Amino acid sequence: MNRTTIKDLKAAVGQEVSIAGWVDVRRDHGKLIFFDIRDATGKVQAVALPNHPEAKQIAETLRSEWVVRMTGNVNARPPKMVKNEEANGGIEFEILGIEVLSAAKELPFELNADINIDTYLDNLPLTLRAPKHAATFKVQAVIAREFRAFFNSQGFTEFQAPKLIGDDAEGGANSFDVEYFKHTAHLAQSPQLYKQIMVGVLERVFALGNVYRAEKHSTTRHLNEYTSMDIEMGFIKDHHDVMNIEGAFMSHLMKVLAQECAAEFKLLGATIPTVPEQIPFMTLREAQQLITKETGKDCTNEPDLEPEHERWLCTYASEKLGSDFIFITHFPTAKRPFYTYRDEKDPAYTKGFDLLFRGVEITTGAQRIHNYDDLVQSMKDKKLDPEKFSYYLQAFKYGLPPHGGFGMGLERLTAKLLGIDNVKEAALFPRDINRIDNLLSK
Ligand code: AMO
Repeated sequence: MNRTTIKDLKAAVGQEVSIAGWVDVRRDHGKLIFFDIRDATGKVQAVALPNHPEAKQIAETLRSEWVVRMTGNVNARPPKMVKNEEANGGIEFEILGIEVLSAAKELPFELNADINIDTYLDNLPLTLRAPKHAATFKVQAVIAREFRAFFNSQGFTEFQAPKLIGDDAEGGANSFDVEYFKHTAHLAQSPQLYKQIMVGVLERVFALGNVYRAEKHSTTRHLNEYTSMDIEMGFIKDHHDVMNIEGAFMSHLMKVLAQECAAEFKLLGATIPTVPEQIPFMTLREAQQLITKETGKDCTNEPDLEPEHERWLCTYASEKLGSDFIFITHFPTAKRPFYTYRDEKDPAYTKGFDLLFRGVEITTGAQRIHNYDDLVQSMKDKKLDPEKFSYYLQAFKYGLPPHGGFGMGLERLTAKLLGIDNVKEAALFPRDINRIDNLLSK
């Protein structure tokens, strides 16, 4: 008999079918044994009855996480027993036969138990199976798929950015060294320089891949390996072209999530944000003046936003501007990377932006310097050696159009969308300063 997936059982009432999956929970009630059987598509209640003694005997041996194939009748539940809040609350699976495909050892804790983050991380091969975690990564897969779908539909071409980098490209302190034959190479912190080079080749490009940051601190928003969704586009007027396409992507994404992932959002108690036609934007200085005026705490001389300011601005945007998203533009040139375009009207500030969402920065983007001489000068201003970047600089030497792009952390976006407090729970196998799967030291 062919396998029927659990989500399709509702359509099979009155039929004998075969299902396969895991024992989620077992409940013994006198002569009856009830199970919740789980597969990737959902759960169903199954019951072993004394009038099928062979199946009942095997049922008595089953425990959580045993993998089974079961044949049985799909019965409608009597009206009194219907559980409307469950997808399969109107049916019950009457077990006729059981085949054990894999026995499981006793679990260290119940799959749906409330556990602390360390226990969660120590046991990921098991804890990821809990429906709320599985749901998180289903939503994450849809985000990644729609990032590709949207930018493909806008004439962008996907490329694979290298992860091994010869010179510490962005000049930051956060780079991991790796032994590379007789040399020291680095793990890529972002595909930044390659996506700019690729504008010279394909005009509009995107990349989705892992990047590495040697952040030495452990916070709820930092990972040492994360997934960066990057775009870069040529022939822009200014950074607003980049912000506009990011806004259009967000609208598209929320529509698809509403259509496809409503059940996952419900399970996680999360709401899908609305994206206004035009995401509001303000300059850093405007934002700081606003914060200072409204909170009485002067932050107008600070070069960047503190986490508390990001949270304040998001609350403000949501309550006063009707948007869960807000762009902050014009960060100081001194605080932005060398490739960021300076505003002609005020070169101390850049045509760069951050996108804030539900209290956290999820994106950095900008127009870039495209003129070779300006770029070399900008490197020198930042005490970087242009010689080290001669490879990348070829793209500019031989003609690159005005361009810009952004980078967005997939895990941060997932966490904020789903109301997950710690970004480590929005990364499948998070690496942090203390852990690569196992704790690095006890
Ligand atoms: P930036 O360094 O701001 O910009 O990173 C862009 C986005 O990546 C995410 N992110 C992180 N997520 C988890 N853990 C981390 N340690 C971490 N660091 C960054 C955030 C952030 O907004 N080259 C530029 C992008 C560009 O200008 O196109 C860059 O990498 O969501």
